[in-house]
Amino acid sequence: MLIPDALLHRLAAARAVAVLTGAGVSAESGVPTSRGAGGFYEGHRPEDLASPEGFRPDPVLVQRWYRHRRRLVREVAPNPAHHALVRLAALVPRFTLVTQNVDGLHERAGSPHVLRLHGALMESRCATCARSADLDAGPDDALPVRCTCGGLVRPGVVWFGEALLVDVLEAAEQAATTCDVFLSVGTSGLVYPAAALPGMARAAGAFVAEVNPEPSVLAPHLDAVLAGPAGVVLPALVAALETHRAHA
Ligand code: BJW
Ligand code: ZN
Repeated sequence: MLIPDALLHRLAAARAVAVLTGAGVSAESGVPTSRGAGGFYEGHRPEDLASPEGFRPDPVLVQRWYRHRRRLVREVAPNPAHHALVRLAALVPRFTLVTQNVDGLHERAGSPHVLRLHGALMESRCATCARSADLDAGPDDALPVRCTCGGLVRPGVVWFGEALLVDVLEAAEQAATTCDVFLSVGTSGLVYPAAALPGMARAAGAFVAEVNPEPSVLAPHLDAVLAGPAGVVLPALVAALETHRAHA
């Protein structure tokens, strides 16, 4: 895997690096991407289920979908892409990892202080009183799961039409606008406000590169596109940076 010289030089000199990850980073762990064929559930598109409008008319279907995904995520493990980002963090003075992923695989790989824009799949709360509640309580044929107040239990994720946590979004924007290099990894760049971060970084002067086997809609506006799976490209990038450092 050939790493562009310009990216390597900017990374080697960088004081601050920010990385935005999306579902593609977890694809090689066996977690289906949102917009890939594996994202469909019982014939439904994820974007039709991941919203208050999807939950309200059929909470049993949406709870069953999330329980299915929680079971899957418990069974998978971080892949070389997650591990490479842990190594990359150790090579730069200031490193910020921003993820759209809700699966917790970055944290399980050992990345600290991950800015989770879209929340956490393994957390759940009451949709009425917001008290913490267990979405996995009881068998699948006894859904919907309810809180002691009678409200429906929902996952601790950010659905379409819901606001992201202000502090988390502000920290992500701050990292994007103050970094020297920004990497957008495994995201289609279709979902906002996350999709605005690479452009914000570039407007503020960062070198912005994408890692994706298929160029995203953002690719034409970036400085470099590394075409390939994150689990191959990121370890190669980190190895190239380590070699560059050793010879500098
Ligand atoms: C590989 C690979 C490998 C494969 N290696 N790569 C501006 C313009 C237009 C619309 C909006 C806008 N601002 C806001 C909106 C509305 C909306 C939105 O963006 N809509 C667009 C779809 C049009 N945004 C929102 O509603 C957000 N909220 C908001 O803006 O609130 C405003 C507000 C303020 C005040 C009060 C109230 C509201 C919320 C967005 C929440 C998104 N949530 C989801 C679901 C989370 C829970 C769950 O998982 O169930 O988050 S949607 C889903 O998409 C999930 C993901 O995090 C997110 C992004 O997807 P991602 O990661 O990019 O994955 P994919 O599948 O799209 O792409 C995978 C990529 O990987 C592909 O490119 C592959 O090629 C690649 N890949 N294998 C590397 N091995
Ligand atoms: Zn409640």
